[in-house]
Amino acid sequence: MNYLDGFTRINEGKMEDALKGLMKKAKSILENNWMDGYTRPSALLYPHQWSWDSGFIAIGYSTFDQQKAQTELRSLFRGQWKNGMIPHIVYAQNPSDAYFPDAEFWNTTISEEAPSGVQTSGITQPPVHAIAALTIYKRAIDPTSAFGFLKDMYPKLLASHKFFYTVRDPLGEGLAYIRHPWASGLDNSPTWDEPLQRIELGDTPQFDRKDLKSGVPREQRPQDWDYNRYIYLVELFKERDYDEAELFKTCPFLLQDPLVNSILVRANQDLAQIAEVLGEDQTQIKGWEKKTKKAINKKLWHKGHGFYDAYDLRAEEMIEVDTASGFIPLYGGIPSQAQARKLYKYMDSSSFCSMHEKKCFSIPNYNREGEHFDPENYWRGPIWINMNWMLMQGLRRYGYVDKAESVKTDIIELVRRYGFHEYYDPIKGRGYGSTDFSWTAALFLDTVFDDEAV
Ligand code: 9WN
Repeated sequence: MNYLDGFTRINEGKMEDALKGLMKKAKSILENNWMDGYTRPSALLYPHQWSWDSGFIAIGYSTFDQQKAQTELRSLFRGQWKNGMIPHIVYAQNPSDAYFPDAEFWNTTISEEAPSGVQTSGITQPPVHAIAALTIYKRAIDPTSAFGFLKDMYPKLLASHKFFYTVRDPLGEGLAYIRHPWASGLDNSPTWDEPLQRIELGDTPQFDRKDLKSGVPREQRPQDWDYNRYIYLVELFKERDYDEAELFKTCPFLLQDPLVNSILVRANQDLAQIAEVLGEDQTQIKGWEKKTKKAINKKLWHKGHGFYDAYDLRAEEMIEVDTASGFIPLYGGIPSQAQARKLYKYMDSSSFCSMHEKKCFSIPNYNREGEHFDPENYWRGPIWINMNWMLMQGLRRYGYVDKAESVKTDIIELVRRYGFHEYYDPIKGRGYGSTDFSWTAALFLDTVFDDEAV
């Protein structure tokens, strides 16, 4: 347990009061970010609906407001593309100019696959939605409404998984690719440095970094170097009319990532359970789950290194950069016990902050001894609550209960000490990025709710 001193100084009664207060605050953050049908990730920085945020947020609502949880997901799926893709952003109906890139910039209407009447981006994000839908169903206080919700969502969820197995896996390997760092959810992770370096920029359009006007310091956000490449890729997508076959051939950034694919495995497990509830055939979903598990262990497990890495389809090699994504296969039940032991040892070492270290919170998103480690900068070092939340469950799944408890303690302690931030400094423990961040509030509620249920 980290920061043991500070934590035990609070006696049990006081801790209970503190938790009650924090739960109230977490709910009020979600209420405040509720935009009459969907929840914005944060008030200043992110005014629209984001895909994986929405899944985490729905899980938070499922602890106290079933209807909102259901509405959150239903509303995200309005943006589903004809080919099944859930876009990473569904834009608000009343356009706000507070975020760049806006819907006009993506111009996804040039694609035949884009939905009509809803403005979206043209890339994906990790598919957490079946996980959220099953959680909502399991916690429902109105089972009839929850059953109807599952019934409506099932074909859409199925189509969203099929998208990964067809459109995003043209070679039938069982591994879906992403073609933009934003699609990973871990935008400026050091894993993307090398593939992004290969991009030859040429003429990039002028754009306005609106994220830097939200009050978040520049050093906590991706750099212009990253944004130039993010925008280069969007320009390329538009030039190719979002034609996936074309992009598979020509996009310089094309990767199979352990985070996206492990979440897909876990989501298949939950989708199979949904199919069971509805009396639907689970064969295809179980087949997908098995295939991806096998493929992750075959292609993304680096034997020498004892870790899961992303595979760069353009360079045809693994990217040996150690981020918390390499531990996420635990969440999907993917590693063998022997592999899990290796992951656990590494996770509980000083690289990612061990349980008994006093001056460090877990789990930094990037190896603390890594060349590019920066405890303040976005996905290049800080702790993110969604990653901790998945890792806590992965550790439990493999019986590493003490470490799981320690990660859980840090989720609660970071929030209790520093507030509901977007990310946190693993060494200093400060909160960074936006304040009152929705998924931090939502997953805090889920973490504490589980506790109550035990
Ligand atoms: C780009 C909304 C999103 C998260 C991502 C996070 C950040 C966007 C940005 O915010 O990305 O999609 O503008 O930086 O990296 O994981 O979904 O919270």
